[in-house]
Amino acid sequence: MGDAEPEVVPAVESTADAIAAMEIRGAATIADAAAAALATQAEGSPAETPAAFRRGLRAAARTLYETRPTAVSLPNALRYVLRGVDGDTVTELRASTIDRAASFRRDLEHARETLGGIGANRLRDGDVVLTHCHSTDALACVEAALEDGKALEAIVKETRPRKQGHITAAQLREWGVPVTLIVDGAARRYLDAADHVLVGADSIAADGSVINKIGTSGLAVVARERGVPVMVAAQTIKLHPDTLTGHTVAIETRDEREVLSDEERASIRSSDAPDGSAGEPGSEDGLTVENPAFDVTPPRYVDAIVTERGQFPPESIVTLMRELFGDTTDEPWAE
Ligand code: RI2
Repeated sequence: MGDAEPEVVPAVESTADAIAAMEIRGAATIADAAAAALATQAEGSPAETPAAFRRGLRAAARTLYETRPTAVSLPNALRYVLRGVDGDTVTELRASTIDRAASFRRDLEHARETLGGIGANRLRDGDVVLTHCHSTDALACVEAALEDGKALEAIVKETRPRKQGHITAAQLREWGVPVTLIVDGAARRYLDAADHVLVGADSIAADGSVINKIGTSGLAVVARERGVPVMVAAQTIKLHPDTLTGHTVAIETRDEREVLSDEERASIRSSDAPDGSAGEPGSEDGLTVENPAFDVTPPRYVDAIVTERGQFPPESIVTLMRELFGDTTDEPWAE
C-alpha cells in the first residue's frame, strides 16, 4: 500500500451507513457495532506495512466517528480499541485489534447485565415504570427485576418522531410485561400511575446532565412536579470525557422528513400565503421543521444514574468520570 490512501474495507462503510440511518441504533449497540467494524477492518485490511495498517484503522475509525455526534459511546469505543492496538508487524497489529475489539464487546455485554442487577434494586414488586424511547440499559433493569420474581407494568411513550417506544413495547411484551402505550403528549396525565420514570442515556456530562432522546427533559421536569423519581440507566461507556474540560455535548439534528414527509409539507403549504411562498419541497416556503434528536436534562431533575459501577446521584458522577477517563481525551483516529 505504501503511501497510498488508507483503505477502509466496505463492511466498515456499511456499518457507518447503518449507524447514520439508525438501522443500528441505541448508544451501546452503536458502540458494539463500531468495535466490531474495527475488527473487520483489521481482518480485511490489505496493508502490507504496519504504518499502512494503522493508517487504515484510523481512517476506519474516522468514518465511524463522523456518523452520529451525540452518542459518546461511539468515540469511547473507538478510543478503547485503538489504544489497545499493539505490535511490530501487520500480523501482530491485526491480532491485537481483533482481541481488543472482542474484549470490549464482552465487557459491554457484561456491564449491561451488572447494571441491570443494580437498577433492579430500585424496582419493587408491583411497580409501574414509565419509559421513553428504547434503551437496552433501561430494559436490562426491568429484565433483572423480572428475573428476581418481581411483577412490573409499563407505561410506554411512543416517542416521536421515530416511535422507538414501539421497540420497547415489543420487548416488554415478549417478557410478559403488561404495556400501556401512550402518545408523548399524554405523559403528564399518566405520571400519577407511575412509580418510576426509567430512561437511558446517549451521553452523561460531568455535571450530571443527561443527554437522551428528545422529550426526556420535559418528562423529567413534569415527573419532578408529580413527585415521580427519575432513574437513568447508563453504562459508563456513556460518560462524556470531553465535558470534564468544559466542552458541551453536540446535539444531533436529523432530517426533517422524519417529522414531516414531502406530501405532508405540500399539504400545509398555502398557495394563498401573503408572501406567495408556495414552492417545491425543500424550497423557501416559510415553513421550517426542526428535528433535534436529543435534549439535555439538568441533574436536578434526575434522582439516580445507574451504571455497572453502582448508582450515583447525578452531581457525583464526575468522580467516576475522573477515575475512568482522567482529565485528558485524545483522538487516536486523527490523521
Ligand atoms: P442504550 C437511543 O438513541 C435513546 O436515546 C436511548 O435512550 C439511548 O439511545 C441509549 O440506548 P438513538 O440511537 O445504549 O435511538 O441504552 O437515537 O440501548
